[in-house]
Amino acid sequence: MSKAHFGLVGLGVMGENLVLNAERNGFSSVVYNRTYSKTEEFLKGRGLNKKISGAKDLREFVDKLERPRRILMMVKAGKATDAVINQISPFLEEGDLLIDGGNSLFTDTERRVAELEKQSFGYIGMGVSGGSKGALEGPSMMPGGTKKSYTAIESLLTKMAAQVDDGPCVTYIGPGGSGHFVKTVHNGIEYGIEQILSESYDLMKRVCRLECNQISDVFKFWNTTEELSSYLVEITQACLKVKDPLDGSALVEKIMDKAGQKGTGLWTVISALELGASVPTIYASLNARVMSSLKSQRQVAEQILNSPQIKTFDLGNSSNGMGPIMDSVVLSSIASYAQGIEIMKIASDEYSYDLDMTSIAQIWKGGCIIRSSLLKRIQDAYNNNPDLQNLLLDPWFSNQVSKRIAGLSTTVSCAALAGVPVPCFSSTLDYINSYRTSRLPQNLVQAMRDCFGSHTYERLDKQGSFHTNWID
Ligand code: NBP
Repeated sequence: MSKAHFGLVGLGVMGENLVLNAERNGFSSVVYNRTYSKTEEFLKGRGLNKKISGAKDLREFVDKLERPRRILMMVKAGKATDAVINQISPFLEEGDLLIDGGNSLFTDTERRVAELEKQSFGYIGMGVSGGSKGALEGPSMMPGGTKKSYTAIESLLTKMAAQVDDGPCVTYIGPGGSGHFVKTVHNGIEYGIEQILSESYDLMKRVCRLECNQISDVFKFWNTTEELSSYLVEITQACLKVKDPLDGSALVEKIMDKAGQKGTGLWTVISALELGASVPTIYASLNARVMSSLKSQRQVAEQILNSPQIKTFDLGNSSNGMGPIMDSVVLSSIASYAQGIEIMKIASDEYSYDLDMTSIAQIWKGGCIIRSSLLKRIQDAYNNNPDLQNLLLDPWFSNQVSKRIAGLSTTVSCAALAGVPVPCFSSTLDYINSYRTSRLPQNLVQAMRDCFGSHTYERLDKQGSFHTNWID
């Protein structure tokens, strides 16, 4: 019997769909799962009549694969990934390649690449985005590791990936854990945009008094514009229309308002803090999830802490796309991308990843959760100027800021007067206002620090380090 081209470990929703994707693209496959009954179920169900066979144990699994073996692991990040590596390593031979497609912490991937390459195996840490549908139809993939290992799976990945006008949504990201680092930042941007869209929904509902189906129509309109056309706007529009079969009312209104934040979003913010990258919009989205988890406290606080009386403000109307709210969504989405790029640029220097922003924007244009038409503009911006310091300085994006900053300011002011939290909108406004201010008040911070701690300060008009006795 001829050996299979490709092996998959872990038949969760992502693994199942990725192996069906590989098989559809001409790669015969063998699958292994810890619980064998799941493998049997898959082979009798979605895997039936396909060039996919199963293995009961890892010895049988590796024996069924052609050499050098190409094995994709789709298991939970952390201990499960280490467990699979430890269990399978004794059966691998020189040149075999393990690919971790889970959401691993990039520092874990750094360690695994070093350990596995030392044993003459290849190891790729690969971010995969697109959810279960993307995994089946074509995800965006962010592989990192040695160039040699990437070359060994390039033909497989380029066929499996989503395809856009200028090529497949996969590229060699860089060495070590760079693929998982970029996927982490992708998810941080995703956190930001999800919160931004949720803030716009909250304002339309509580300040503008629109019903879910009317808000859905606004999202539908936004999705026709160049600035907001995106997968997340498209699915938000659809979610807001779904009715609860129990009573025919909007289903989203029945969902508990709590969201988790333990994985990649948290890692993005930790990395940003460690690297000294300014990411207030992304951080605000993470903090919004933390606050959301305090449901019972919020219920008590609502009875104790007075809010301003909610009034109706002019935030546009549904026929003009809710002008100021749209301005806020556009600028906050741009800020999320700009801040994500900022983290990647600093990490690229700090960890010698040599990341290429143009290629990253290109592979995010299709398949992934944050795909949007803005990514074409981002790609153009870094094509035109690879040394661009901040996305906001590109002419197209700076023009967006000029056109929309008044709308964002109006939205944030109205939200404040109405007592409605808009953490991403307000953080974005402060981010842009800080970034465009050449003289910030940190001169006074420096004076205080020198006053109480003799930390010294620099002057604008003279070179050197100065200390003053501020208080006699
Ligand atoms: P799950 O994480 O839900 O399932 C993992 C599978 O791994 C199970 O079938 C499990 O087998 C198997 N497994 C094996 Br083999 N060895 C294991 C071990 N030692 N410990 C635990 N499980 C083991 O799958 P998923 O949702 O497809 O996610 C897979 C990875 O992809 C995760 O890292 C996830 O973060 C990432 N990811 C998910 C998405 C998404 O949209 N869901 C998107 C992008 C990336 P069992 O049957 O015995 O439990």
